[in-house]
Amino acid sequence: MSVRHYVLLATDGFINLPVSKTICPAQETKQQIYAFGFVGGLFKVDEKIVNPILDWTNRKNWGKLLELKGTGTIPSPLIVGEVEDRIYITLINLGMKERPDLIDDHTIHMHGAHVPSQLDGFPETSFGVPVWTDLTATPPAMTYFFLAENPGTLMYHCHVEASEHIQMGMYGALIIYPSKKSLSLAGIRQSVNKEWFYNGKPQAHIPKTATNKNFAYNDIQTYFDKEYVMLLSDIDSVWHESVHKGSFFNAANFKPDFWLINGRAFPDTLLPHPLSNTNIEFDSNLTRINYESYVHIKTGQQFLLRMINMGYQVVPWHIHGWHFTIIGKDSHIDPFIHLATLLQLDDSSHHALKNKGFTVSIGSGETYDLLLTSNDKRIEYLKYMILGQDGFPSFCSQLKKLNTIDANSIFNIPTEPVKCGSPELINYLKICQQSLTDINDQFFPQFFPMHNHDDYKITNKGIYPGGQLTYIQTDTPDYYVDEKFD
Ligand SMILES: [Cu+2]
Repeated sequence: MSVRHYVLLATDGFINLPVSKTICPAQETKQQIYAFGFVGGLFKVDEKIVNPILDWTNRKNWGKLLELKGTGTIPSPLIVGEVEDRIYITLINLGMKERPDLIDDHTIHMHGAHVPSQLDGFPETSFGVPVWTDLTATPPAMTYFFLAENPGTLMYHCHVEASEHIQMGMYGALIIYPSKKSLSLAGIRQSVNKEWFYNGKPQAHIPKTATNKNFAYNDIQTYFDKEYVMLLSDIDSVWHESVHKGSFFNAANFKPDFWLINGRAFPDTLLPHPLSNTNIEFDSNLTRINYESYVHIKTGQQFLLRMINMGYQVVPWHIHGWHFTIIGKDSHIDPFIHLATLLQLDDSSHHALKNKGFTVSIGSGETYDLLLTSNDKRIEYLKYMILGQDGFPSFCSQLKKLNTIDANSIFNIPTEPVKCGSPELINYLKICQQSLTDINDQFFPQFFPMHNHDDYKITNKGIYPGGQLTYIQTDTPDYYVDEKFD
């Protein structure tokens, strides 16, 4: 159990959204969108100070805190904890740099947290935090508290004039992990030499390096190797412009023209996230989770997608490559997953009991935890790809032929991490020719898209491709399949 103290400061700022399909476009070709957001982040874990600047009670920090005015972005900082943690969020209202006349209060609503109404952040039934105007005095600050009862994927947002403040970007992800203790109560334990056991049985697929933060819920089936937050939202640039200018906008005329994943639209969703590596690496108590949206895994790995919809439209989220299992919704484990665990079903009888799919409709305010195993496709497909079968020439020889007719028809794909300036590009022709001695190398990496299946929402101001689209890069696994085919 830890006491985790976050300090968030409400202010405004700008985000830059792509309007061309070029990866890494010049900044001036982007559209600047006026936004609101929370800045700051983790201040303290127990007695250990993570970011001393966030001590708002120390007059010496006030200058630094005021410098944060106008630096708001989308999304707001990640808030993370584990079961039984006591999480405190102190809110300070810096006011708006672009609109100093806007003196709205702000709040923190921990969406999905079981808090008493006083701490719920709905201003009409509690309170709002006013702007810090007297700069000679300690800023007005209120501290929200919640006890992390259940693991899961939640969110937080401002609830003052929610129609506008949410649209303007005042939201972030809130993630609760199981604790070692809560896992142990579910029969999941790590031995002194770091091996994992479930009800006394060794779990060879879970590496020694795994921690309680490699489980989504208190259930052995919710183990994952990697995890990603996919915080979905939508932007009506006309509304944002109205707020910037101070003119009236009728919320009923909402008509988005940008659709975002973690505050960015494709192709920016493939780039390293600007919010990564801030306040994250200081302390082993902190999680590795971040807002990266280019999923990068090895074949065979299990990965978790924490889907959060903060937008105003339903998102039919579709994943190419494999079918996902819904292991949780709104911070509760999927009952089928848990039932199969309780019944100790084997894999084959268990399959029919899994809540699986390839598209899930995520309404506003909903979260889904999707678990995927990047199953190896070589057993069924490697022979056709490299050698050909059933009288058909191999995929690679067909592609080679296509290249002689129209080389531009073979797409160059940026590999992760994408370095702007010198992105490494690969295409399937190159992959086919990677190594003539080992056919396994002629199959990987693979790239699977995942996207909003309202496909007009994978555009930026009408330009395709854009919007809520990103990739999954899947690398060669650590093992090889037998190259000998009959
Ligand atoms: Cu607000």
